[in-house]
Amino acid sequence: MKGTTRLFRFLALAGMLLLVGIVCSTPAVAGPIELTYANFPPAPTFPCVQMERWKVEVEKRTQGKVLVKTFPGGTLLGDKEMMDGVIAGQANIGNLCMAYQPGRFVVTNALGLHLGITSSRVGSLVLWDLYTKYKPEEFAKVKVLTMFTTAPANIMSTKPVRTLADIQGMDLRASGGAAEVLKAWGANPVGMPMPATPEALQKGVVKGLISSLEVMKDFKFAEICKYVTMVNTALYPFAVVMNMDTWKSLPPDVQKVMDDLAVEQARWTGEYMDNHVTEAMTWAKETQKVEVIELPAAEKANWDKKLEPLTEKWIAEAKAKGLPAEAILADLREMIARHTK
Ligand code: DTR
Repeated sequence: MKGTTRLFRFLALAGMLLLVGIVCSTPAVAGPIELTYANFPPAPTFPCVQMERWKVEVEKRTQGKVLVKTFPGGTLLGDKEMMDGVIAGQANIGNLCMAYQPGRFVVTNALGLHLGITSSRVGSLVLWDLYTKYKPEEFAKVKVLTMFTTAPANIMSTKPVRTLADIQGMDLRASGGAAEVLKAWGANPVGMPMPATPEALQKGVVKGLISSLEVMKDFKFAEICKYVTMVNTALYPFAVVMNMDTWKSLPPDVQKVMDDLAVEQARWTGEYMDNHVTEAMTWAKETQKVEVIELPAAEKANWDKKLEPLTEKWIAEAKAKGLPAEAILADLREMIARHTK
């Protein structure tokens, strides 16, 4: 009897060991790599539209090896905490607007100067070239996945702005380079990120804003701002950044998919933005009776003249940070000419 029990125990133990052996030697069935992607404005706006496009492309091109979980509307990280949140690993990926931290992104915020860039497509390709040429120190702690800009900024207001006199002391919402532009024209720029603007307009805290014009439709600003003055000035540069440890943990084939997508995504976003501005303004004029004001050439020359000191100011700021300011500007002008062709 004792012998039978011992034999039984021995067999049971051997069976268990065999089972453990089988389980351990079977390669683990690897699930997809899941990445979180944080964004600050509401889902229908262009930064989030480009995010969804990037997600679809990455998932398709990695054949499902990577799964991107998107968080629009500041649900994971807000507008001003994006860069530090990604560095700290609160999100794997984040999309940031550099104008919201002007002193931090001096090189790339040069796109906020009055440089004569006429589209988001050109702005985005120029920004990507600028980044890859100068690799600014402020991006050293992250992997930059792509960059893009808005279309040029224009004035949206509740009262018509036809001359420089009309804009004196006017409270207009702005951020970054465009805020400097407004100040130079004599307006009173009120700084705040885009998601805070609808409430400020509704409450009458501001009488309008300066930004790319797709927001007339995406944020329904055309319902309040019945005038648009075409000044075609500063662009807002954006970056999509990944936590460096996340980047290093990715297999080389996945990294290649993302690297190959970088400039393509910049171009795609630029073209999407340009088309969307046209569509938004058609909607604003036709359904919201928005008046578009074109400044006569002589008036426009006055406006442009007031912006000349801004470039000088940027040069001084860049030099103070030890940056080759004049070389950057010369490169920018060459890049603009090349991509505008
Ligand atoms: N113009 C910048 C950036 C910007 C333009 N369109 C959108 C839409 C959603 C968020 C930001 C932006 C700004 O004024 O904040």
